[in-house]
Amino acid sequence: MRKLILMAAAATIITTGCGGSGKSNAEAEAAATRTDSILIKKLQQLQTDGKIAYGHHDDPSYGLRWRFIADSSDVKNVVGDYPALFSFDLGMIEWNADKNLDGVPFDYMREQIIAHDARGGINTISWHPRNPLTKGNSWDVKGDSVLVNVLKEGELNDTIKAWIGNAADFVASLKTADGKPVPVIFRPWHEHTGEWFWWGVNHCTQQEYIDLWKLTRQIFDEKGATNVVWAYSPDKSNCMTAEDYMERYPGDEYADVFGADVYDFSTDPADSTFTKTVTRMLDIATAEAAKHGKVVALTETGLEGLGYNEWYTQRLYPAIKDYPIAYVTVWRNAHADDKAGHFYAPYPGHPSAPDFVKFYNLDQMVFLNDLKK
Ligand code: BMA
Repeated sequence: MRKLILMAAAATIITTGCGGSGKSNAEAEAAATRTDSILIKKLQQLQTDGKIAYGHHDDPSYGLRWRFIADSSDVKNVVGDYPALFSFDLGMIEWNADKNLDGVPFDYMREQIIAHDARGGINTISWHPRNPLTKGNSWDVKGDSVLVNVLKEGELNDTIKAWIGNAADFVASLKTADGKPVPVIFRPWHEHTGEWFWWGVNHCTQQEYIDLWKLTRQIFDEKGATNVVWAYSPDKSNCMTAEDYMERYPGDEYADVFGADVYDFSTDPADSTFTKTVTRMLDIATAEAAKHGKVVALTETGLEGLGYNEWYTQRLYPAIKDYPIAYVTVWRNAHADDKAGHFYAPYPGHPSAPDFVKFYNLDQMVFLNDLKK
C-alpha cells in the first residue's frame, strides 16, 4: 500500500531541472532539451516505472585485484552487465592533481564517464575536497570553522572559488565526441548532517552551509558547467526528522535529487538497524521530494566486506523495494593492496556472488542492459 501512495506522489513531479522556474516559453523549451533535463527525465521515468537503477562507486576504475583495465568491472565480472550508474569522486581536483584521492587519473575518469553515457548509463560525481584552511583532508575538522573564513573576502575565499572552479571545469569538460555536454548528477557537500567533514553540521552554521551551495552553483553556472543534476544528500546521522533533513536545504533552485546516505554495519541477518534507518530516511526523503517535486535516491549505502552473503537480496532489497527511488549507489571495491576488505560489491569467487546474481535478476533492479531497454 505504501508503495502505491509513494508512487502517486512521485508521479506529481513536474520540474525539469533547477534552471526551470520563471522562464519564457522559448527559454523553457531550450531548458527542456538540455542534457541535464534529459537526465532528470530519465530518473523520473525510473521512479514512475517503479524501477531502481543500481550504482557502484569507481566501478570501471579498479576492483579487488585490478586497476584501470579497459572494460573491466567487478560487477560486470559477476553478472555480465555493468551497473546502470557509475559513481566517481573529484577529491584532489582542487589541488590540480592528475589523480583523485583514491588514485584515479582524472583523464581516465572523464573517459569512463563519457563512455558510460554513450552506452546509455548514468554517472554521478561526489567531491571530497581538502580542508582549505588546514590543507588537511576532508575529514580534518580540527581548529576553526573553515566556512567562516572561506566565505568572507580574502585569500581563503579566493582559494575555495578556485577549487570549486576546478571541479566546474572538469564537469564542463564532459562532452561527447561531437561536443554535446554529458550530463552528470553532482552531489557536493554530502553527508553534512554528520560531523566528520569540515562542512559538517557542527563545523558551520546553517546559513554558511547554504551559502557554500549557492557559491558552488554560481561558479558552475559562470563556468558553463550546466550539464548538472544537483543532489542533496544528508547522512542518517543527526537526521531523525524531516526538519533535520531539510535544515540545510539550499532551496528548490539548487537541488534536483533528494538523497540519503545510510550504511549497514552489521553482518547479523537478524539485525534490523539498517532496515529501520533506511525506512526512516527514505520515508523523510520521499515525502519531502514529493512536496518539492524532486527525484529520490539512496545516494550511498553498502556493507563493507559483504560479511552477510545474502545482504543484497535479504537486507538491501527489502529495505528499498517499497520506495520510488530512482537509484541506489554502493561504495567502492578498493584494491586489496590499497585498503583490504574495503569493498561493497561482490567480485568473482566471493561467497555473496550467487546472491548478487539473484539481485541482478530481480525485475525491479535496473542494470545497464535494462536501462538501454
Ligand atoms: C571513503 C573511503 C576512503 C575513500 C573515500 C573517498 O568512504 O572509501 O577510502 O578515500 O571514501 O572515495
